[in-house]
Amino acid sequence: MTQPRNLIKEFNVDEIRKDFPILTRDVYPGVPLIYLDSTASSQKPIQVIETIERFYRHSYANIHRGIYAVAEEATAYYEEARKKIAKFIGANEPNEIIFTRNTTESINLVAQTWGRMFLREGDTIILTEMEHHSNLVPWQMLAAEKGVILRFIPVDESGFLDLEQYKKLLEFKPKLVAFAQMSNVLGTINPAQEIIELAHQVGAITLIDGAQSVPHYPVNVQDLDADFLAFSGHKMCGPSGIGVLYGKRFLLEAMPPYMGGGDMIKRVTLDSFSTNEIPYKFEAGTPAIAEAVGLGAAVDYLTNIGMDAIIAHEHEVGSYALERLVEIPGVKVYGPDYDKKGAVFSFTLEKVHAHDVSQILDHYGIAVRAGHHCAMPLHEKLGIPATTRASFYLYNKKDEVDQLVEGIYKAKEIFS
Ligand code: 7TS
Repeated sequence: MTQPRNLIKEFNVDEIRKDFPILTRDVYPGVPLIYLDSTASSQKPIQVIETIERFYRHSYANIHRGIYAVAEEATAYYEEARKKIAKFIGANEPNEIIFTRNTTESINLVAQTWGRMFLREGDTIILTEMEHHSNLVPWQMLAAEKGVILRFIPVDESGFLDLEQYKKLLEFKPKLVAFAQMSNVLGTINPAQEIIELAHQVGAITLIDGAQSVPHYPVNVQDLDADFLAFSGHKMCGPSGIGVLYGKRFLLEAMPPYMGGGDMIKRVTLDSFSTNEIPYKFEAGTPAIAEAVGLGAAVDYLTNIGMDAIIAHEHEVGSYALERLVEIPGVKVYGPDYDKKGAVFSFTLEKVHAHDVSQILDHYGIAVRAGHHCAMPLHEKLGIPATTRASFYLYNKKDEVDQLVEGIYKAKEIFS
């Protein structure tokens, strides 16, 4: 189904850009789009767009139900996507891949099934101060319902997790440690392996929020010994409306279903039901079929380019961006030095509100985000209400950094 991109021997950003039709458009007459908001959502290559179109034109039917040829074909494409994703993250088997709508739904699924079943009043969950609301609020909801206690690994001045404090928190014998592998504000890449190893030593289950890590660098759940991993298709060149929850088989089997309905059952009577095998137990109702197939195409796309090549390119553009940004008087960039983070740069500009900065940049076609980026507690900790955030992906170029810097100087000029 997926037309493999010609294997790229050398990473060539100009060639990559040709795959993304949106990058050729103007935002305003004569003002081309400079897309620096991939942390919120990535753009889509033609290989993904065409796969989805082809699927709808040629192979669409509901899955798992029909015994006719097209339904079987559609089911095969859907299940093929699951296999590709399992391989991409190093899962032991495709059945450990649950399709959800996004990272948020994946985390809520764990909170509402595993959390409700296995946590008791007084149990501890460890999170971090840098979490996106989607790895915070589901646990707050569970805490309110079950009397579970949330404790937080602090973020230090440089934007790193305080691992000494984490070790102290482990004395509470947490049942779960859930953390972002990469921060969507600071770009910090957290030491997932170490965090998981320490958690396992006290018998805790671990959940990685991989919304920002999986799209950008190789993540292997077996190397990490991760128990759960949540991520979103739309941030990794795939369509919106499709996400993934990876879970170890024994955990998924022990969990009750999330939603009830078609597909998740084996047998139903008027007053009872028995649940289907994993992964179907967690996929009630008609899923996002074409979106799953599209995510499979996105995984092919990223794999063909190579995650190592992608991270190397981002590193080159990202280190240049940081170098240029910190040179601007009045700009403060939050988070670690470049070698310890991904290509995400949240910054403030002295005397200018983050929203004003992004509005000025928009006049030059530069798409950046301003606000708290769904991490209000982290911004509170940093002592600022909002930042402007520029983020980079495989299709961004150094000259886009130059345009960003020029735009920030314009904003300074206008507001001074
Ligand atoms: N976790 C992290 C670390 C994220 O960055 C995001 C989305 C999510 C979870 C939630 O993902 P979703 O696909 O379920 O929405 N982050 C952002 C962002 O930084 N700006 O817009 C969305």
